[in-house]
Amino acid sequence: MGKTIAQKIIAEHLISGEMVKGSEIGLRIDQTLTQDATGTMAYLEFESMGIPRVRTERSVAYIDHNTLQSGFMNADDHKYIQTVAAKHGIWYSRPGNGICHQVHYERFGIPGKTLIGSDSHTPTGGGIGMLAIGAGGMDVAVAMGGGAYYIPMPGMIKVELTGKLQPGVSAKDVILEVLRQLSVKGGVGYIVEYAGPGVAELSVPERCTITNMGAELGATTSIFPSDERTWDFLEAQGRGKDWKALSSDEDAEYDKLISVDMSALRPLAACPHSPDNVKPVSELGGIRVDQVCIGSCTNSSLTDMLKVASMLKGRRIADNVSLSVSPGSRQVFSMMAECGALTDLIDAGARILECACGPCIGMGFSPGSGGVSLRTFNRNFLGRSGTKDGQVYLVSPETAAASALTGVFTDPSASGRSSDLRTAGASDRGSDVRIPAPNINIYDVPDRFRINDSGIIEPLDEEAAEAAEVVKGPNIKPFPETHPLADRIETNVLLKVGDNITTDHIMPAGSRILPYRSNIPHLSQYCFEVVDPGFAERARAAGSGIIVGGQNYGQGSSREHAALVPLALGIKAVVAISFARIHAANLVNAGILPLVFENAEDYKKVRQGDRIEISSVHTGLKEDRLIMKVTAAPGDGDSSEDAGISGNIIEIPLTMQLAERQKEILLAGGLLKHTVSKEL
Ligand code: MIC
Ligand code: SF4
Repeated sequence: MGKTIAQKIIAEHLISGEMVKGSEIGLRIDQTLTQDATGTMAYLEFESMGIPRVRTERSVAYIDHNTLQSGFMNADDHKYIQTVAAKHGIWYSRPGNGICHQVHYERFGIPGKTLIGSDSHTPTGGGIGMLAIGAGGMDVAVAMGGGAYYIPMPGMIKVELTGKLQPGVSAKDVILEVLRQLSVKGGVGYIVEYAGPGVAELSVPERCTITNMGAELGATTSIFPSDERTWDFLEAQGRGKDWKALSSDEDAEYDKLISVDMSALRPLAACPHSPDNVKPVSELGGIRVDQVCIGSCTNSSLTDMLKVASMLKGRRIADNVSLSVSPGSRQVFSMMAECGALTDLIDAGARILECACGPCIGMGFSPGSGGVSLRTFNRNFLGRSGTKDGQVYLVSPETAAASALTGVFTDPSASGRSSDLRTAGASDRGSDVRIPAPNINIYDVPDRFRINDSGIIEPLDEEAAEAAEVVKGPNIKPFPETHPLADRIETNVLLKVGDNITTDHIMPAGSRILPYRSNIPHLSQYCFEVVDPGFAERARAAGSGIIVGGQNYGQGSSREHAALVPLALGIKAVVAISFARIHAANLVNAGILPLVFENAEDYKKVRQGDRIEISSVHTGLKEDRLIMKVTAAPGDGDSSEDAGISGNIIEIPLTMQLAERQKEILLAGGLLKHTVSKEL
């Protein structure tokens, strides 16, 4: 039987297991990346393994999330990451050099290689033909030490692309359409592979927009073939030698097939508060816009920036709009400056931000109360912008630019462009200007990208590294204590939540909180803040507990803090209808049991405050089945769907979807304890 592209790369990197859907496979990892918000933990974990030098072909530490440096904390973290990288053979990308995923595919990504990164948007690298997967920091630490990375063998979804994008419609609309079709759960357990005649119509940066937001499908990763367009891109980056052709076999088999006719596509937007709440922009016309943010690892390539600049050139943004632009990398930024696009953006009234994640992770630029914010980003989870009642829509750069000009939601495609700026209330007061089509050809851009790696620092050679000192500031606190798995768990349901809970709900980010990513004790006070502000205090007072979740618990970010903080708060298990892949792995790595309701309806039978007991945990682990005895807490007397009656004991069967290796990790008390006792 023929193979898909992903299956070919997996076969070449397979260390253990069989390529049978759902069973655990171990992969050799060629490259790793970290960013600062997850990197400090990952490097503390790597250091604890006592390995002098990384054993990967390339490991890169990026600083891009937390670049505000308000207070000493960020700067100390950066210093730690810089010094630990220099000592252990890791390349270091300075703050301001760009967003990890953008810089990685520009300067380091290689078709056919495996990459894991401590950031859920690592699959961006699939746009260049890498098998690029988001992981928790501990898994990245182990891979840096030469250990395998384990995942359940994914199934395969094929997205057949046909046709050609029309002016004003872009790669962002392709992935929004895929999200519309598949939903935020639709990719769980799958790799999404793009194929068909439409592939050749897309450049590498456009493909990377699509693979980037494959993370929002819950997919393990997404991948494109490596073809002439890939060669063009690598050659223009001065890296033609890194190219190799990659395509699927004619008779490759896929589990699911969907198709997108790019010619028929119209501009789309993901409405609050989920990336799969997708509607045509034409249906949203007229909604007044307060803020527009252009950038993030989804849409910050040179092409994206030039499209926006060409639309804004010679015009002025609407009075009611605040517009931010953050280029994805120093390369993009300098080329925008060179060709004049930067001036056009500045003249139109844009606020130019640093090449970093910025507003995407709530580092400033929160919308005002109830404010409508159009963002070219990938996530619009409740509260992520920093404003709980902010209304965040995810859109293409073209829709963002058109709407910034008009001040209302505006369709930038040919059909939408007929509206005139004056009627929409823009600042081109009185003139009869129509919404312009994007046209990047107005800028004179060289064929080759501008290569200047001044933002990247090479690691020290082995001799110098031996003597080098690693500097740790006072905000860097040790890893929370993990415990070998108890045979009996008797505690309370501290929190019950619904479906699609994200790691942003569990462990929020933003400018107030992010500086403490190396300080778990401090972070713990914010756990579940947007859902239940009293949670952390209740957990501390109780000393232990479990969390009950619905479907797709832990979707979104790869932050292992969403497991480490609950660990520090005494959480022993999370019982859910289903889990998102990275978060489930992070729970295991932290020594917390991820348990699944055998019957999804039993979810309704458990209430917050109920007393639970799970005995014979070790035997249950072997048999993949546990019984949770639930003693209902005194009810509030309403006829809620919850079936518990005060004092009654019910038994709920639970299963687990764990590999044998993960069971050993749990018994040992987490991945670090487990790894210390094993040869990598
Ligand atoms: C995100 O987009 O949510 C982040 C911030 O990049 C995270 C990583 C983190 O929380 O540090 C991610 O996507 O993994
Ligand atoms: Fe940064 Fe946002 Fe991309 Fe996460 S999604 S890596 S915060 S730009």
